[in-house]
Amino acid sequence: MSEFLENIKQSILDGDLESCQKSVQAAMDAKISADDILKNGLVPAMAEVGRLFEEGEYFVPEMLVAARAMQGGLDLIKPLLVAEDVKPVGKVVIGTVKGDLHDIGKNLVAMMMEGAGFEIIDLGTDVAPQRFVDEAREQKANIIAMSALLTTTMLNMQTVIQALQESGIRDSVKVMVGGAPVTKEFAAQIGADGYAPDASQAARVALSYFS
Ligand code: B1M
Repeated sequence: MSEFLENIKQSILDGDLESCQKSVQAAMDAKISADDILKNGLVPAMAEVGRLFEEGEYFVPEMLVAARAMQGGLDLIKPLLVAEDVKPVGKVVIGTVKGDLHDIGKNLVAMMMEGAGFEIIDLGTDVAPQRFVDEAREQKANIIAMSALLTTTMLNMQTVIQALQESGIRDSVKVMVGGAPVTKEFAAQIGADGYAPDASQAARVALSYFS
């Protein structure tokens, strides 16, 4: 791994926002692509944070500062991931499901979908099922995109689908799900239309509904 990417990774492990932004900027100045910074710097760093948490070396405060540093790095590469002046292909209501506060993956998916030309309505984290339904109806959204990082909260994705059925708008919107514990099989089991393992594939799946 290049020294630039190594510095980015270390700054996230240290939870050092300023150092992360400096390291990302240095990598950008050295013409390392945003994709490379994301896939080989920022994302593996968070995987390592998760591993250290599992091993009892890191606790919630360390995860929090690491997440803040990563978000700071993401903010810098966002303009490169999101092309400007793209005509909206469709409207996406996105959020992390009820009970879940993880938002980095969801933010990445939102960024990649925006880059693919979608208009994004981001409901944030801990989103109640009825809120997904109400926003999708009011905004006339084409897609509801849900993220979950906990094995406990991923079950709330099914609650949203049930709420869509009860409100009579299930057939007018595509439902996409994703997040670390979510699988293709789980998506099929709960009746979602689409699943993607990462943000760029999520954008591709979303685009496939319009081709
Ligand atoms: Co938490 N956390 N966390 N955490 N956290 C995990 C998820 C965990 C796996 C850590 C571990 O034990 N190894 C574990 C979950 C275990 C489980 O359920 N199986 C865990 C736990 C236990 C917890 C708490 C319960 C800890 C506690 O309080 N004791 C607590 C829960 C709080 C809550 O949500 N109610 C908690 C809290 C937190 C923080 C708040 C401190 C912080 C989040 C800050 C934030 O997001 N702003 C945090 C963090 C940072 C993590 C880890 C370390 C990193 C998550 C992350 O940002 N990854 C995580 C460990 C890990 O994932 N290895 C962990 C980077 C991100 C780019 O990846 O989000 O997976 P990810 O997104 C990917 C794909 O999944 C996909 O695209 C992205 C990549 O391109 N994707 C989609 C995501 N959404 C998609 C939607 C799609 C398609 C693809 O379509 C719509």
